[in-house]
Parts: sequence; structure tokens; C-alpha cells
Amino acid sequence: MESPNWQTAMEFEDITYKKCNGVARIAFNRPDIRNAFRPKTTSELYKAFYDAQEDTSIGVVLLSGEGPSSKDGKWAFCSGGDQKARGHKGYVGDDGYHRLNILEVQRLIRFMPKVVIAVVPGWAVGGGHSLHVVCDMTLASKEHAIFKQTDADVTSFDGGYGSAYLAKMVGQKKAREIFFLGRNYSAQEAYEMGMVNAVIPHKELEDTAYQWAQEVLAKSPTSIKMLKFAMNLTDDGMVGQQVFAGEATRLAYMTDEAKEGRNAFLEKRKPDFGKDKWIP
Ligand code: S0N
Repeated sequence: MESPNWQTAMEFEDITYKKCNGVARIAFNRPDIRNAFRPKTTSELYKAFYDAQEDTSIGVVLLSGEGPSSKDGKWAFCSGGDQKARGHKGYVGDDGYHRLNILEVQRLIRFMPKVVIAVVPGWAVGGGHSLHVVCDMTLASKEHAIFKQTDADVTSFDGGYGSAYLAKMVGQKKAREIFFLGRNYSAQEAYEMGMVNAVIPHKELEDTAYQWAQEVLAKSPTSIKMLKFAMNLTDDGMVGQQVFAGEATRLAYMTDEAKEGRNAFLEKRKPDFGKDKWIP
């Protein structure tokens, strides 16, 4: 199996951001606190995801967690919002403002025209669990991944994709169990309930994720993008329709009809779309 030669794309404090052969890798880098996120982390995540979205050489983004923790050697994908940075109105940033800007990161993952794979090396908990839910696919470490929802323990809950979309994925009864009981689930259990695509031996997790990314990259970019947006559409309401329709408009721009419509306007004449163009 080919191992990637990652190159740092941008330097950050709370995350790492690398690229290699069409793949971007973004990873939480606060392993001693199980990769919990504070507002600084989420704005760094947003910048990295936005860069990956805008980079036309990138087709797949891997989201993971650095590790293991130097304190006890345990691995984490992400343990959600940093409870030490949590004030009474949200998570407090360096500027003193309270935010829940992880939701902006969720929307970017959801709406970006690239495939985002959650690569879960350890704990995926609370808002970290929600992030894996919103990613397009999830690969999990056989030995170390543990999935858990603590939102109802700490009164910091995700009533959006993290719960409602999870219920579409694993079924209503199971989703309610996950949130109402807050139990630990192994990678195998998460796979069996349909929220993990594959359980991978820990040592092979990163290379396997890169391999999956390379498989996606061999496909037609337009097809992948339209399929992602089509699958999102029914759950995303008018916004889902807007995102899908925007891409349909972009495809329409590429036709002779679109050129004629634009040229006729600029040349101050009636457009001539031609005969026999009403294809069944
Ligand atoms: C992850 C857990 C289960 C790991 O347990 P373990 O292995 O026994 O380790 P610990 O000894 O507990 O932890 C090691 C050190 O890490 C610190 N730490 C762990 N998690 C956090 C955290 N989330 N915030 C701050 N610190 C954390 C520990 O304190 C410990 O430090 P030391 O060594 O100094 O004592 C276990 O740690 C655990 O249960 N963690 C808490 C998980 C949690 O409750 N997270 C918050 C849940 N809620 C959210 O994330 C919602 C966030 C949100 O932004 C949101 C809000 C509205 C809508 C959407 C969202 C969204 O989710 O996106």
C-alpha cells in the first residue's frame, strides 16, 4: 500500500494541515485533552477546510486527530467542545466573545464539493462525534476508536446534524439510545449500526484512508460532487436544493445555449437558441 508523503500546507496552533497528491489532511492537535476544540481550533479548522475547498488540486479531505496523548498514550479523534473554554453563552474565544462556530465547520464539510472522510483513531465524543456524523464517510481504528455521545451529560447538545442526521443513519431507536444513554461503542459496533464504513487495524488506518481517497480521486469530479449534493438534498431542504441547483446552473453555463443567451444580451439582440433544441 502506497504511503503518502505529506507536506505541510499551513501552520496552525490547534490543528495540523497537510496535503499530498490531491488529498488534504486536517487533524486536531490537542491530544492531551483528547483533541477538544476551542474557538481558536474551530476558526483554524474553518480556514483549512476553506483552503482545501478552494484548491482545485484537492478532491478529498481526511479529518483526523493527532496522537497519542503524551500523558497516557491514548488516542482521540475529538472529544467535542473544550469545557474549559465554555462560558454561559457558548465557547469563549481569545477576543472574549462566546461562539458555537463548530457549526460553521459542519456546514463547510457538508456543503463543500469534495469528499470528506473522518479518520477516527480513538475517542469520537460529543461534538467530535457530531463531526464524524457530518463527514461523508468514516474509517475507524479497530483497537482504539470509541464512539460516545456525552451531549446530555454536559448540557451542550447538537440538535442538528449530530443527532437528527445520525438518526437517519442508524435509525431512530439507536440514535436515541446513543444520546439518551451516552454509552461507549466500539468501532465494530459503530460499523454494525451503519455509522462507520470500515474498521481498520490501527497501524493501517492512515494509509488506508489515503488509499480510499486515491480511489475517490480516480472518479469523475463532477459526478462525485453532484452525487454528494444529491444525497444531501433531501435532508437539507431549500439549502440542499440551492447547493445542488447551483451546480446544475454551472453545468448549464457550459452549453451553447448559455453562450448564446449571454452574447445576445451583450450584443443587444434577441437570442437565437436554434431549432430542434427541445431535446426529450
Ligand atoms: C473523551 C472522554 C470520554 C475520554 O475519557 P478518558 O480517556 O478517561 O480521558 P479523561 O481523563 O477524561 O481526559 C483526559 C484529559 O482530557 C481532558 N478533556 C477531555 N475531554 C475534554 C473536553 N471536551 N474539554 C476539555 N477537556 C477535556 C480531561 O479533562 C483530562 O484532562 P486532565 O488530564 O487535565 O484532567 C472524556 O474525557 C470525556 O467525556 N470528555 C468530555 C466530552 C464532552 O462532554 N464533550 C462536550 C460535549 N458537547 C459538545 O461537544 C457539544 C459542542 C458543540 O459545540 C455543539 C453545540 C451545539 C450544537 C452543535 C455542537 C456540536 O457538537 O458541533
